[in-house]
Amino acid sequence: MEYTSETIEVLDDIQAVRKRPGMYVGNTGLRGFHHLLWEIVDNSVDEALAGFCTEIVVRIHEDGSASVEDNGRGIPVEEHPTFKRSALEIVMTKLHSGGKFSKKAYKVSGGLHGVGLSVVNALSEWLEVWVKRNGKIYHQRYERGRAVKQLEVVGESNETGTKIAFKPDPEIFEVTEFDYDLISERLRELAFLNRCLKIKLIDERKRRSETFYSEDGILGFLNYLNRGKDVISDVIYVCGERDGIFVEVAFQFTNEEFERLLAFANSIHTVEGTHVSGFRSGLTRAINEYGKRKIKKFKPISGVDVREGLTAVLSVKVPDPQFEGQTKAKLTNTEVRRIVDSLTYREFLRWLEENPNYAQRIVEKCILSMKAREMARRTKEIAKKRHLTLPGKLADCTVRGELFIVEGESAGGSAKQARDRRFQAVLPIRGKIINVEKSGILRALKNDEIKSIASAIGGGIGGDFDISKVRYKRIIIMTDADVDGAHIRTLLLTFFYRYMRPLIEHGRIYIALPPLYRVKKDGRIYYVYSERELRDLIERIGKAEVQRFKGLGEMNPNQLWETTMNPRSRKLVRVTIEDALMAEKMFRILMGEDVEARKEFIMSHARYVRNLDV
Ligand code: 0RA
Repeated sequence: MEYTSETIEVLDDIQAVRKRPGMYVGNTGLRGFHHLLWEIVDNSVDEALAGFCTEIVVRIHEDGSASVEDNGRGIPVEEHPTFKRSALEIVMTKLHSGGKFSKKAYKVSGGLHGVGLSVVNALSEWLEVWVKRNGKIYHQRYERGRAVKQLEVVGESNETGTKIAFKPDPEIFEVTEFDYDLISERLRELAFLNRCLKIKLIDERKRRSETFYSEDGILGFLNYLNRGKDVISDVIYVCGERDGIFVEVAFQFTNEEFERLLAFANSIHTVEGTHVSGFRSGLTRAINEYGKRKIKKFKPISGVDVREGLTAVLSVKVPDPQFEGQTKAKLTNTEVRRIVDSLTYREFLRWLEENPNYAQRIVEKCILSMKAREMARRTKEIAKKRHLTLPGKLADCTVRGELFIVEGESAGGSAKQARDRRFQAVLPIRGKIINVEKSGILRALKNDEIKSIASAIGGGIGGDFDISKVRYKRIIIMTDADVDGAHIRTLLLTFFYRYMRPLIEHGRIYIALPPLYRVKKDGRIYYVYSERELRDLIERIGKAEVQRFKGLGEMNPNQLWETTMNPRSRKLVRVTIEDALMAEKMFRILMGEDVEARKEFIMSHARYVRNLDV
């Protein structure tokens, strides 16, 4: 090979990239490794955005390489007038050369990954490219960024397109394998964001494949995200263009606790930015304007309350996107905020006027969110002043020990008598603390109960939760072994999971297991904790007198102490994060289903918890 000044410059580019890969692809782990693939896919998506490509096929090969094939125009192979080499080779070897070709050709293009194919090439052990163009098939191979062969014609074709195969260099990356799920998720996203673009994923390692295609675009995306959710409105879809900025947003209100907003700028996932703040402010303004017009004595609703339970997919296409932040996940173009805001405001307000029934439900939801938040705030305040306001029902202990949260006043009374008051505290809660009409844990658990639980535990709740301030080593949930008991346990676990999660993560929440049966035989008493244990016992000792405990309240303080509270003889289950997650899932189901399905679920959960230890 002849070394001209250009060749040397190219080598410098390649060396620069290989020396500091992190600067170009973020890191040399999983993220950077997949970044190479995103870069190539983005190029094909840009070609689709420009209107020349309808299909992309991504393959993961058995040898650790991947390939991306599209049916676009094909990367130009004509000789570049100043560099005296093919445009393809320049794109593949010169830093930032891609932009020179693509800026004019595309109206919008991804600005995040846009580091160029030369970076992928420099960080690949090898890269091969096939271009179908001008009736021919061209091919070239590179190794660690350098062409090892001239561009040559290897066949004929009347189609057009580009195929790039590459193997990330194991000298550079700590990771050597492509992650199917990661790729599948991103390609699904891209297919939703670019309607009518067909994207196929083929994993030759596992003989697995998926095709992503959506005619509905982000509307399909939204329906996909909200599948199985309890929605309270139709999907609202808004789109428009101003000053070359294209805005598309689909959203829907649900009974969920949280906001789920997915925002994209030029198909790049962004967590925040001017498009997000524009959408949020347009949304809030529209609701408040509607409320002011239609509702007597309407009090303004804040943004967070509007957004509780909101699912939204927002996509903007900006000609010259500016990104900021460590992972470049924030869009900063200022003009975008105004455009998204006014479009959202105008169209959503119109939609509310045209759909008064949905509008009513949405506004009601917002007001409920506001009340629940207000209540949580008050609870937090009370929890802060905990030393002054320990709940009246709490029978506290003298050293930092255990808190029993007991279902029902009568069992609470027994537990108070039975406990070792030096290290065991008892907090009775009402058996019927549930309000199933209202969704959301804060609304389901009655105000007073949350307040007393939070103030007894003492670490605050939610984001401010501070485990070092918790007043007990163990918190033990003690409920009856029946449907109501299981229901209450589910609610409590959901509450802890959402508002005091560190307690679960540190293994400080437990479930007490009261016995199910009392068995009497020849003057001896056995406590039995499960059906199987009962069978085994009867087999061993023969016919006996069996008494079933219906509730904790049936036990006298001595029995309660011996069977359920005494650390030497009781059974406890430590709640894991998985248990709590399961309870939380259960809780979501409980809030939506009919009564029979509800009971069914609770009972299976009750069995689940018991199976852990018994
Ligand atoms: C620059 C100009 C033209 C096409 C492309 C780039 C192009 C790049 C990639 C990368 C992957 N697939 C691609 N497909 C096309 C168009 C030149 C012309 O025909 O006028």
